[in-house]
Amino acid sequence: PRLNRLLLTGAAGGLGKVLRERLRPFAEMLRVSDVAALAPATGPHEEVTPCDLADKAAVDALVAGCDAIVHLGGVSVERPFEEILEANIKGIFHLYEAARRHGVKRVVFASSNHVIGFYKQSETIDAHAARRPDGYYGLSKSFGEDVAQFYFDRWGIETVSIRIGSSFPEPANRRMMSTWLSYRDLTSLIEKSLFTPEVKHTVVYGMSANRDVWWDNHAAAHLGYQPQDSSEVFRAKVEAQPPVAADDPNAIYQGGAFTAQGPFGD
Ligand code: NAI
Ligand code: 15L
Repeated sequence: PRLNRLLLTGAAGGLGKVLRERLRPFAEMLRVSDVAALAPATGPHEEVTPCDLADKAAVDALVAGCDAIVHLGGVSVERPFEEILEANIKGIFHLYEAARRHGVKRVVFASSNHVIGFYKQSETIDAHAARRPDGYYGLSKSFGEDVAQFYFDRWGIETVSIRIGSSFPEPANRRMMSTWLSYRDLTSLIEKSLFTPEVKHTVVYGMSANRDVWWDNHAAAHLGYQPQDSSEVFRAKVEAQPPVAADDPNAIYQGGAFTAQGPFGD
């Protein structure tokens, strides 16, 4: 292991459960955290530390003693602003404040394609394209990327913000043929993000080697990320689904249906 203690937030979630296993070789001790119930420690290499990211003092204690953080915790779908504010916006501020106070030097932030969700699927963009968040959730990830840049410029804390496309066992629909990120490729990208010697604040699109992609990762070439998987193996299965109407947001925007959510009753 190359780290002493690695903190994984969001460890009870879909990706967190997978990464709890797969990040094990990277650190002597994996500290797993979530506000939701966590499975007990699987051995002496794990610490299970429940924490609400909205609680500043609790986050400070959570981060103490860690040398790097993989930050997956937060609301992962479009929700009313007040929920996003607590978990994602206050949460990432608390995390970086704690990182500063405790001398953590590297963060891997689970950002999202929803920071650029209003680009059309006909466009190709790189990490320098102006952000076009597609909802409160996308706004919170956009804020998170700004926090990461600020804490690098001001305090030298390095971050890789991974704009994850769609990381699930398989692509669930036609849009995800472009956005899909396998768990194996996600793990590899996190490994590169943790151990590349100098990353400053790097933004990288989290996608596998899919046939038709909308994102250009040349600005993150220094990570040396080389995806091994492709959504192509699922094409026949996905294309057996009924066609998507041409005016469906899932067929127009990179962010798909997220561009058409809300308002939430107000
Ligand atoms: P998930 O919703 O399954 O997991 C998120 C976890 O964060 C949950 O276990 C939840 O309990 C926890 N959480 C929520 N509020 C919290 C709080 N206040 N304090 C502490 N923990 C809190 O989502 P998933 O799919 O595992 O995604 C993980 C991360 O990756 C999220 O940040 C998500 O936004 C991001 N992401 C995931 C994508 C995907 O395709 N799976 C795509 C783009 C981004
Ligand atoms: C996300 O940011 C979500 O967390 C995930 O649940 C998927 O919806 C993904 O984006 C996507 O765009 O497919």
